[in-house]
This record gives sequence, C-alpha cells and structure tokens, in this order.
Amino acid sequence: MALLKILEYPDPRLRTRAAAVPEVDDRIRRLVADLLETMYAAPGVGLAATQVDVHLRVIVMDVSEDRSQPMALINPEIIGREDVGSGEEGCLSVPGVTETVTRARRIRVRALDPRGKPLEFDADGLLAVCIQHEMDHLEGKLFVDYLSELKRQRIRKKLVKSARRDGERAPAI
Ligand code: GNR
Ligand code: NI
Repeated sequence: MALLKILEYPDPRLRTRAAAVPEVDDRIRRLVADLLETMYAAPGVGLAATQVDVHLRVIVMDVSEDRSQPMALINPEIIGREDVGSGEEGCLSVPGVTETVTRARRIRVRALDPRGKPLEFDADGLLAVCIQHEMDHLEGKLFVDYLSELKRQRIRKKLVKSARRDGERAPAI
C-alpha cells in the first residue's frame, strides 16, 4: 500500500477526464487500496483517482461514522436522479474551503466492484452527495465550478498563495 499525493486546485491535471477501466485486475485493486489508504489518512470521506493524478474511472468512499465501511466503485454511472437539495461540501483538492452545493438527493448507481462484479443500488444522504462529488472529479469537474466566478477566483488566489508559501516544488515528507 502507498500514500499518494493529492493534487490541489488550480492544478490543471484535476481537469483531466478519466478513461474507463477496461478490466478490473490486480493493478486496479492496488489502486483502490492506495486510494483508500490516502483517503483515510487525509482524512476524507471520498477520493477519486483523478485527485492522485491517475486518470481512470475509480472512486472510493467511506461515509460511516466509525470509518469501517470502505466502498470502491469502478466505471460508476448514475442511472437515476430524484429530488434536489443543497449541502455544504469540501474537497481534499480545495483545502480549507467549504461552500453550499446543490445536487440530486437520491441517485441510482451502476458500477463494478473491486472484484469486477456489477453492482446497482440506490444512494441518499452523504453517500449520494459523495458519489456525485467523486464522479465530477472523473469528468475534471470540481465543486468550486458550481460557485460564482468571483468566489472561484478568490479561492484560486488563496490556494495559489498558500502553495507558494509551502514551496510548491518541495516534496512532502
Ligand atoms: O472529505 C470530503 N468531504 C466531503 C464533504 C461534503 C461533500 C463532499 C465531500 S468529498 C471530500 C473528499 C474529496 O475531496 N473527495 O473528492
Ligand atoms: Ni473532492
């Protein structure tokens, strides 16, 4: 297992559209394990492969209170949406920022699990929010894209400044 580095906005690599996983093999299962390890360490409730600069359609999440329910979805699709609602969101790629985002409250999801088995299920609450947030990453989309240009520009400037302060090119050890 390995802890991976999480890209931060406005890194242009976060705008990459991820490719479908052609076959769920050991390479993908290793990626899932690394994504989960990185997500738990962050800590976050979800993580998309895009955020660690791997441009494949793989997302992981754990929305349980005690962090005991890891979930990994490969080639996820939303095949149904019901009701709309708003909630506060944050993103590991946009550290220190939370804003209200409007999304579907209930979704039906189709995906493969890490064994390559097809899944279909309904999600609501934080899981529904998280799946939509992670699937946006696979399209190169960030939650800040739902905000006004003015808010997004303020966030961009703040993060560029803090990246400079941290010394962008220095490895995190
Ligand atoms: O850790 C995270 N928390 C969160 C809170 C509300 C809505 C979405 C999220 S996902 C985020 C982790 C992350 O950036 N995943 O891409
Ligand atoms: Ni995110």
